[in-house]
Amino acid sequence: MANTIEIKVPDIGDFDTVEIIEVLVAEGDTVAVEDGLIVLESDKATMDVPSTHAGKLVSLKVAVGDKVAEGDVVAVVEAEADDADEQASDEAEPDAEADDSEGDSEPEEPAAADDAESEEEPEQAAGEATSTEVTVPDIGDFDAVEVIEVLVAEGDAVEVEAGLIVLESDKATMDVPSTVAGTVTSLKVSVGDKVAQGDVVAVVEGQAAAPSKPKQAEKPQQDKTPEQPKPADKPAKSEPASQPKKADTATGREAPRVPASELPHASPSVRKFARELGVDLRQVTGSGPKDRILKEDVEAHVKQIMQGGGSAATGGAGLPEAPKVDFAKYGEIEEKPLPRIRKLSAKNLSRSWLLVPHVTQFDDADVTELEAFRQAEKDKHAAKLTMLPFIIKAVAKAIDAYPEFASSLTPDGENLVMKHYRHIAFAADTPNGLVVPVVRDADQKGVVQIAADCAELAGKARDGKLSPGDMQGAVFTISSLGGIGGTAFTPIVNTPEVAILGVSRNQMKPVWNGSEFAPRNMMPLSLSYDHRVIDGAAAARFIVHLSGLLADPRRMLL
Ligand code: CAO
Repeated sequence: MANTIEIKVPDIGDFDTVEIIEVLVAEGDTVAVEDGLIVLESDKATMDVPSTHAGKLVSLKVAVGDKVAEGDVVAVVEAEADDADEQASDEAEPDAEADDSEGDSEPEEPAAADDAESEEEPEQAAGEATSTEVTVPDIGDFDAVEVIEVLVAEGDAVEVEAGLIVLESDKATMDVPSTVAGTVTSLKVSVGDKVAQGDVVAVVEGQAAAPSKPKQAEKPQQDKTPEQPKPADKPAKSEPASQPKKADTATGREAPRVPASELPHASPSVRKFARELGVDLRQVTGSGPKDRILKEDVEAHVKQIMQGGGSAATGGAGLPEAPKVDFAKYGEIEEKPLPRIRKLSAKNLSRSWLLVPHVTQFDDADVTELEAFRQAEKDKHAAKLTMLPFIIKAVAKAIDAYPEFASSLTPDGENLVMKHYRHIAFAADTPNGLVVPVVRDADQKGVVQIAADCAELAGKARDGKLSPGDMQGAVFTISSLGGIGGTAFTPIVNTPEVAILGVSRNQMKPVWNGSEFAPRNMMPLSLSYDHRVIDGAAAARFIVHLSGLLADPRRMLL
């Protein structure tokens, strides 16, 4: 029989409250035992609170940003009958939940180290220089865990509680903080090392510190009062160390643990740093082991945003990156590096797609006469006379009539730069990706010359020999897929240009001529434009004018 069960925050060590940084479920979700419900973060560790029972989550009692303490209700689960039965016994053993706190305990360990030190040097006067070995604290049931980040270097000055290294188990990420303030004189571990409780992490030379263990606080006289204005504070911070002891009695249901799939990997100190800067870690690409996000990655991310950049995937628009999918789960895969050109165009296309309000205007140009003319002319010239040179010429002429199609917005959005030249780009498909060479001064050239230019540029594009100059300076771009097929498409404006013309494959269509349907050769045109600069009416006028030029090639000469 179904039974409702309250899932509570387990023992979180000596913290009064910790913050919820992520809620992993929603009301109505079905959860299994051990499924993470929320993620808590202290200044020492990130941990999730798993469901202790399987069933349907009927009520969620917390939200991101809430501070919770041990025993607070996180959610109510309508448990399955068997599970509900177990619940009673679970609740009868609160210690079992306390054990779960093993995740948090990791951080606490430092306290254990403190205790040891304070016991060894009870006579140490505060302020007296001393060398202290900072050791790995109690790490619960793990024999050894991996050092995934070293946060300090020899010679660095550290404060009490400053993270020295970051450890990672399969349950949690945790900083090992310094137990004393001073200078790191010797670093004993490096990234990749496996360390166990008691292993020396670093030697810190500094002032004798007041023991941070709460127990020490009971004999304050021993602690040099000047050093520790608020002895109770430190112990409070190091307390988490005490939880590990509970982990010793862990029942196998660890409460705090890191949700590997939902949260990006980052140490608590990096999470804190990101939070201070308002950075969503899900948007940061980690460069550390196992894609772990390092402090430098957060800094690089912020720098990129400040420079107006963004990843190719998001264009820097603050959008979350696409989740990483393990496609190998579904079948055989192969990963190939993207060619440089494709990576570049991906970035430019994403930026245009995100920043420019696009509208696409369609029309069919009647190119019956033009095609007849082209067929009659095409073998008379050295260069291949395809439709493209005619379209380039027609576009250059149409821009003369509608000069805003050769403009660019100034970056501050205040002015329009009107360009009095008519360099027209065309998209060319190459084995390495899309390139966009430019025919210069198309308005001043004949179609045959434009055809020769196109042939030369397309050849260079295929051979990867285009120079940067060959691809710069265009005022408008044409993307012709007519040689391939398709009826229409919506090209993306090649910013900072404000419009692009897509050309699809010509089709013979019945067109009403006033008295009958006549077969006409129709060329589908798709004009995408930046609606910040060009009005819909102007776009419609432009495309109608362009269609008129293509319908009557003689007009191109005028
Ligand atoms: N309708 C029907 N046939 C067309 C046509 C159209 N609209 N446009 C071209 N054709 C024909 C050509 O006339 C030629 O036929 P013939 O050999 O019988 O003369 C054939 O299609 C192939 O043309 P082409 O591709 O060799 O030459 P082109 O001048 O039309 O195009 C170029 C040159 C470089 C634009 C083209 O090769 C190309 O790369 N196109 C792809 C552009 C692209 O990828 N755009 C997408 C950008 S966004 O991802």
